Amino acid sequence: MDYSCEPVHSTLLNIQAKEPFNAEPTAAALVEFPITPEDLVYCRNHGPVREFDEDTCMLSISGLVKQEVKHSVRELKTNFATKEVVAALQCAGIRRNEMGAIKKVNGVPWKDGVIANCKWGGIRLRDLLLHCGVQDAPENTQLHVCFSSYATLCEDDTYYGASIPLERALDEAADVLIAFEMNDEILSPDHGGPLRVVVPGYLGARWVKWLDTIIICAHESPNFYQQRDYKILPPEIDTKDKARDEWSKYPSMTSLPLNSVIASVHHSSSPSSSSSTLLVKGYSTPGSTGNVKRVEITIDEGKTWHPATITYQQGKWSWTIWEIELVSGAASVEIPQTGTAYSRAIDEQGNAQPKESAWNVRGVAYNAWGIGRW
Ligand SMILES: Nc1nc2c(c(=O)[nH]1)N[C@H]1C(S)=C(S)[C@@H](COP(=O)(O)O)O[C@H]1N2
Ligand SMILES: [Mo]
Repeated sequence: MDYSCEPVHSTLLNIQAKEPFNAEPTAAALVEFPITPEDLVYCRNHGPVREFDEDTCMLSISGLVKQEVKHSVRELKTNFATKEVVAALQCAGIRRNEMGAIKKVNGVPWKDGVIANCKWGGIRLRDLLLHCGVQDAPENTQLHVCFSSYATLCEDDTYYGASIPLERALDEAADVLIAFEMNDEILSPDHGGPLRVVVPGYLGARWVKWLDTIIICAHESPNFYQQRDYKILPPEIDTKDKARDEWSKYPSMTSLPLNSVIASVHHSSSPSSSSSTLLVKGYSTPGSTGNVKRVEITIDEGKTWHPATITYQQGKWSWTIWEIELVSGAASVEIPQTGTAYSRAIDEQGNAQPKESAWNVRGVAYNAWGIGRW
């Protein structure tokens, strides 16, 4: 594959691989900003990053539509109403290094930095589909919106593809966008410009970058990344070889689970008094059952939970930033010189993030209690 045309990438990211370019910031840097600045937005690629001229890029819509259409980016911008949504983009492999510590997993050993809470601007996919008209589905058939980028090459297939159920695409409340802006700027090549899909609440793999083709189908995208990756296989399938004939038996992932991560822990004790303080900061993301309602911290292995203060949350699709300051002596907290803090998130329906997360060979959807040491 040709990596000679890569744009200049952010220098604030820790590089996991140069070709394809895969890099993430630290969680400690991320939680300092409610809206993630572009320089801190992780990059996840399955092939070369390419820069495209907006004036020559086209988006085609075909398949089970009443009218096949092809639009230039400019036409999309002028013919449809624009919409903005704040939503967290997150890779399914977030915290894979922690799952890999349980037992070997396949994939980029991402830490907890593959998340970006950005303001996305574009047009609603719903408007585009209503404009083309979607054909009636054959009885008992669920239709899917398949997204492809033929414009770039990738490692495991001849194009990058993903799909979402048509129902999700047409749901006005789901805010699915064809985006051309990120944080009020033109979407950069690194993040899929000129056009990328934004599916709030779904894993990043479905947010197809450099989007050029939409096909309405009676089946999911046949692409490798929809069919043979981004699935939670049961733990007994523990090698690539064993997985080979199993993929089709398991559903493609849609949302990611309720999660929280400890991004930083600062312990300070003053020599003059016996008191010490612990400042813990982190972020949290919802699962599919409502946004994060509470985040709690324990420094005694789960015997006592202390409520953290939520300092940022915006709408249905954002991440949550939280912090807590524990002071020894107050509220009978004892803070040892060294220790371990854990975080857990609780959502609007009262579901709590689990203490442990089940292992799977691709190391996706890890959501055990967040952990931080001092
Ligand atoms: N065309 C294309 N789209 C893609 C990918 C890719 O490799 N190629 N990677 C996907 C994955 S797995 C993730 S997590 C997000 C990452 O988006 P980002 O690089 O803007 O952070 O893009 C998704 N869209
Ligand atoms: Mo991803």
